[in-house]
Amino acid sequence: MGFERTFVMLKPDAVARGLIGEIVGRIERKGLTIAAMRMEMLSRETAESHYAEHRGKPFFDGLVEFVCSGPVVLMVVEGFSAISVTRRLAGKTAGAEADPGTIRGDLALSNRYNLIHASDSPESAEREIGRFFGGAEFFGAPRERLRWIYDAAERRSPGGGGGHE
Ligand code: 3AN
Repeated sequence: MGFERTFVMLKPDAVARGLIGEIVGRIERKGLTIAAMRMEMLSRETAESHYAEHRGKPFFDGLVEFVCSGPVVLMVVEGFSAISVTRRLAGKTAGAEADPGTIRGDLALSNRYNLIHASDSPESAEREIGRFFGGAEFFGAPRERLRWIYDAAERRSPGGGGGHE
């Protein structure tokens, strides 16, 4: 909780379906900030290390092939409780079971083609940001915008929207 950074990847299905703006828009409208962003093709090696925890599962090879099949959008997203808030915005893994109102619930039906990856814990966020954005510059939201997203007391509290005062 408190001010956090999380790693988000829009997968090749999101890019191919023209949903980059829709998904980034949802993250921004919530009040979170895109602190860094770029587009690239993942190498097989990078995809395998990103999904290492799933190695050996029946869907692993197909998953790696899928995320390497087209360009992805890589982002660092920041703000209050950014890790859990972004996970909730994304919704459950299986698109068909994800709640309406979530990115997957509104826009996906598949287990595999589920549009977005978002770090699932502070440890994953740190590791994944390091993997994809090690040494990169992050751009925080202008203070004037945060004024309408966080109450002054929240902005003063330890970590609450911090880093912008
Ligand atoms: P999440 O992205 O919701 O954290 P994980 O970490 O369980 O989900 O799974 C990572 C990725 O693996 C998913 N985003 C999805 O693309 C793929 N995946 C997960 N479960 C399946 C499955 N049963 N069949 C095919 N692909 C799957």
